[in-house]
Order: sequence, then structure tokens, then C-alpha cells
Amino acid sequence: MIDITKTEEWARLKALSADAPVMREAFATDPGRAARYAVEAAGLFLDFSKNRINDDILAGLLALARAAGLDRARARMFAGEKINETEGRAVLHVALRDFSDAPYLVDGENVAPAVAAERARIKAFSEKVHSGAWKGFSGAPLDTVVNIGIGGSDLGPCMAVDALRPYWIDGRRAYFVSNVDGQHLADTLSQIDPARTLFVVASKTFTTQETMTNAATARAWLLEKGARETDIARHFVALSTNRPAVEKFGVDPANMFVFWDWVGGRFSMWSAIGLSIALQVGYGNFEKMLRGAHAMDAHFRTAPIEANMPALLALVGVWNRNFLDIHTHAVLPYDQHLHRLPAYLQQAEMESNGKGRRMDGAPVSLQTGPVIFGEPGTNGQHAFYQLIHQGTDVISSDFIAPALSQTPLGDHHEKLLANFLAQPEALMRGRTQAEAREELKRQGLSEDEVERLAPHKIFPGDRPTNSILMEKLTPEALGALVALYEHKIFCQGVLWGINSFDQWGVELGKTLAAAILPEIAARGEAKPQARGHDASTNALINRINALRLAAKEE
Ligand code: G6Q
Repeated sequence: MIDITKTEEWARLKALSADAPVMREAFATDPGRAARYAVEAAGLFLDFSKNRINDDILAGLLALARAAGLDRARARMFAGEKINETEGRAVLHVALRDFSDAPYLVDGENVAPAVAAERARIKAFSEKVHSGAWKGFSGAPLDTVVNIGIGGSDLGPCMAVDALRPYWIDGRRAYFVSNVDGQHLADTLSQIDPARTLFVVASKTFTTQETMTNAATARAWLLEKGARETDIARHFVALSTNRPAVEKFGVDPANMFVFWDWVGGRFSMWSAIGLSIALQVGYGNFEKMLRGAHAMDAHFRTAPIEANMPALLALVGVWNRNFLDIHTHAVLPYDQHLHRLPAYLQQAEMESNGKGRRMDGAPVSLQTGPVIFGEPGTNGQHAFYQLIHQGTDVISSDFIAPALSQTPLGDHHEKLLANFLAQPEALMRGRTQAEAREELKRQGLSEDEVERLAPHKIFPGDRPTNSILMEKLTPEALGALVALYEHKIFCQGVLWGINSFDQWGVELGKTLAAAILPEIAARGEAKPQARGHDASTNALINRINALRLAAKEE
């Protein structure tokens, strides 16, 4: 495979980066820039003009995409080729949200009919729960869902359920338990009525320690609360690819919803993993979310790279990361219902592109995925934006907002939007020393005070942002937004020459935790001294065990 950093295209961009435009000047001299550096697709509008780019740089980035074979890679993904080479898997989450008759081939077999059949099962099951035909052990209908899953089997549905709050079915509640910290499950169980609760055990592998532990405890709790063994089938469903493990756990296979190995965990909320979404907002709205994602897929698949929203978002990200050396990227949704989107994208981006090896196993010779973090605006403004505006590290940001609120309340939304617009403007413009002085003078400060305070009031500006605007946060818009990021992540992985679809980096800690588990003293039992780890880990284990034993003696 080619080393992209050795190409002429890379060298050209390197040369251009030495003279990257200053945005304030670029906007002053080029009024057409906002219109040129914007794209619309699937109900979303992306303005990427507040980046340190110009026509030459954009042309250079498009040439880089060609050199990296982005067109071809995109076609290979949609064709079901095994582009997740280290796991030998196709990557076809796009098939989950296609309602046409288009075939999606995996190993020569069209998987579309199986996808449609599983969606029909999800629809039928959600409707049975909603109508009250599906009853719990006391004969009462189930109005509460507890989704037990972690990582890709938690973050997507949890984020989407919050995002679609205005679409919640009256009287229904969905909880999400992920952490193996028993407090998470205990806190949830303390709020719910066992007779009215459906546990949705979401695990692709059905072997994940956290999920299996939580599911077993929830099962025992239900039995303790009056259910019999024979009632478990009415209160537990499983979302998984591992039928034998589901059966072994005791879930009736009739209550298992399946997906496939070509659906990566962090790309799985469109599959059976989305059952909790359908249960909370209705299958119709779940389907609308899928259709919104498909609209973005159709755009991504067919639009030329120079007019392709995910590809352009990816390319400006590459520019910022590799040529302007920006290592942190903030996701800032100006919509309270998107408060879990930054957490969702932390996983989507960092687990996908936090890699140091190329697809062929060689070390990369460039910087890959940036650190992703974020909070909803305006909250973040009163917290960490200080560093984004005036810190010594330059951070790029995505600002996301709906033009219309789902729940208009006085002038709240106008105020929210004013902030959504003001922050990127401020980050782009900054404030010069002369402007800082002017402002202080206007406030009537003495010359001395003006001189003393002016340096603190300078904003360097020139800090890159993207603005993503939608009409309203509908299920369709949410689907399109998430698909936009999925494809952006894919494009960046192609440019960086890495496999965005594996996650070997999560393995080592799991292995070590399994080794340590038997060394943690069960409450009240003396344990031998921990050995065989580094001195720090040994000492921490011994200290924990001492604290646990002392607590028993009290
Ligand atoms: C996602 C990751 C990871 C995974 C969890 C849960 O891409 O693979 O976050 O989703 O580890 O795995 P299970 O669904 O198998 O329990």
C-alpha cells in the first residue's frame, strides 16, 4: 500500500500549510468564500468556510483523496468487500438502513432480505409491547425498558433515545445500564417496577463481562421480586449475534433479535441494537431515523468527492490534523437533546481512528485520530471554551444546531442560536490588541488600566470550526447526522491508511483485568499478597485488599 506522506500531493499540501490563510483576512477579501465552502445533503447544511483553507488547499486535499483511492475504497465498502481486513469482515451498516430492493452482498449472498426480516420482527415486537399485548409476570403491560449493554451496544441507543425525546411515547421510560460498577444497575433497579420492566440485553458477542454481570444480576433481582423462572422469557430479550450464548443465558431464542458480524459494535444502533430506540419512540420513528441515515448514505455513495459532505468534513479534518497539527477536536451540539452526542462520537471517532498501524501492519508515518471531546452549548461556553479561545493549543470544533426548536419556550431558542453563531465567529475573528484597547477605552477605563488589561483581552482567532445546521432535530435529521460522522470517520481512515473498523486496543486491559480479578479479596477473606505485576499495581492491589478486609472487621 502507498505511504500517503511520500506522495507529491502530500508534499504540496505541506508546502501550502506554511502559508495557510488567516481566516479574518480571507473573509475580508473573498466574500464568496462562505458560499463556496458549504454543502447541503440529506437535510443537513455544512459550512466549512471557517477553516484555514483556500481554493488551492481544497484542490490539494481533493488530490490527496484521489491519491489515497477514496473513490475506490467507498465503492469497496458498499460492495461488501472485507475492508475490515484484520477481522476479515465486511462493513455494511449501510445495508441496515436501505429500504429499497438493492442487494448487499457478503460472500456472494444478498443480506438485504435478512435485514428486512429482522426489521419486521423489531416492528412486530415493539408493537406488541406498545399495545400491551406483551405482558409481564403480574399480567401488567411493560412500560419500562432497561437496556443492558456497553460501548457500541449502549452509546448509540442511549444517545438516540435522548436525542429523540420529543418523540417518546407517553408513559414509557428507557434506562441504560452499562457500567459494571454495581451502583449503575442498583440505582436503576431502585427506580423501576419489576412487573412492568423489560430487560433488553444488548451484546454482539454475549460474552462481555460488564453486560453479562449486569444481566445476571438483573435476572436474579427479577426472581427475587416475585417472577418465576418461567417468567424470564417475558422480561428478557437479547440482541446479539451469538445464539448459543443467548440460549445458555436463558433467553428464549424466539425473543432474540439478531445482527451480523459485518455490523461493527459502534455502527450498530441501526440494527437490532436499536430495539430500545424503537421501544421508546415507536418503530415508525426508528425507521425514519434509518431512512435519514440512508439519505446520507445515498449522498455519500454517489456525490463526487468535491461535493460530498462526509468526504469534505473528513478532508478539512485531515488538513487540521496533519498539516496544521491540531490534535484535539470538540463536538459542540447546540441542542440539549444531543447531550450524549459527544460521548457517542468519542467512541465512534477514537475507537475507529485511534490507531498507530497501517492496514498492512507497518507503523503509520502521520498523525491519526484527534482527541474528541465535547458538551452541549451553551454549557461548554461557561466551562472549557476559555481554552478553545485563548489556550496555547489550537482546537478545532464542530458546532451543530437545529434552526427550529422542538419545544419552543419564549426566546430560549433565539438565544441558543445567537450563541451557536457567535462562538464560531469569535473563534474565527479573534480580537486584536487594538480592538481590545478600543473596547476597554469605551468602557471608560484609565490609560493605565487599558494597558494593563488589554493583553488579557486579546483573542488570537483563526481557530477552525465547522457549522452543521439542520431544520429540526427530527429522527431523519439525527440519522443523517450520525451517518455523516460515520462516513467522515471512514474517509479519514482511508486517507490515513488505517483500519477504522477493528479495535484491538481494548484487548490488553481486558486480559489484565481477568488476571487481577481473582486477586481482589472477596469481602472478608484474607488474600495472599499480590505478586507478578509491576510494583505499583502490586501495591495498589494490596492496599485495596487491606481496605476491604478492614471494612469487614469493623
Ligand atoms: C465497538 C466495540 C465495543 C463493543 C463493546 C460491547 O465497536 O467493539 O464498544 O460494542 O465492547 O460489545 P458486545 O456488544 O459484544 O457486548
